[in-house]
Amino acid sequence: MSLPQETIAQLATLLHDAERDVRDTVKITDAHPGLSIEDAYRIQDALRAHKQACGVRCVGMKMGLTSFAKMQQMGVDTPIYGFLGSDNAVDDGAAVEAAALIHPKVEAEIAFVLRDALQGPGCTPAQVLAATQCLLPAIEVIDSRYENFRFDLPSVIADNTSAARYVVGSRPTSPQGIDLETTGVVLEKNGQVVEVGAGAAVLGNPALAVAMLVDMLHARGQSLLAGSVVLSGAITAAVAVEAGDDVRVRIDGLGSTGLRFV
Ligand code: OOG
Ligand code: MG
Repeated sequence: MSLPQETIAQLATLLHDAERDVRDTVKITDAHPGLSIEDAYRIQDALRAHKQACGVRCVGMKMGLTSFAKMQQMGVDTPIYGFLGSDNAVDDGAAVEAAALIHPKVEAEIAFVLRDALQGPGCTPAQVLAATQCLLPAIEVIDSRYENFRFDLPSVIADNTSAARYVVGSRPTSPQGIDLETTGVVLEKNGQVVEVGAGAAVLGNPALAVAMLVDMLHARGQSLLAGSVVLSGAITAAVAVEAGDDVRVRIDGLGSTGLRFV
């Protein structure tokens, strides 16, 4: 059962306002228990259109729940995608205002910057790497708009997969020289290592997560634009942060990136 466009727009406004006003809300499936995955993506599309009307540019896309660590942590079993707005981007090493977020968590990720556009169906990791201009170490700050970070799959898709902020490193690396499966990843908080992982934690290879994203977009008549930044999904579990925390991600062969919460 598909929701009327009016309801889709209302739910997108609810999530938009929750983010703007920094207050959590009950998950939308409480009021709409039969919400389908397709309708959840329609709400996400409406949220994106709403933000674009407010002057936000879509600078890329993100995959989510691509690792077993995250799927387990969140109690779900299918990858999902969301969009990255220009208002989500943070400069390498910059400060993030914690008071503008509800209950932020950080994740270590690998970012792909695309030279060429990618379109499904049947996108392969080899095609992804051929279209990639560079790889960058990344930190995603997620901030579910739902109470206690508790949600189900349709609710988190509608909420743009908890996207809030992201930072990428300033030194680009060509995808040629790097083995994305075995590369080691360390997430540090206040100088202490809090999570470790390897690229293969993301669906066996982060390039596969990007290929899967291309096919998921294709199924909805969309594609990845040239110049997009793509976050391929958390390699480790997400770690809660607060004002005063300093976070850094170090990735073998890709260098590091960081941000501070103030
Ligand atoms: C959903 C977003 C997950 C990732 O990298 O797995 C995500 C959430 O856990 O709130 O961004
Ligand atoms: Mg993420």
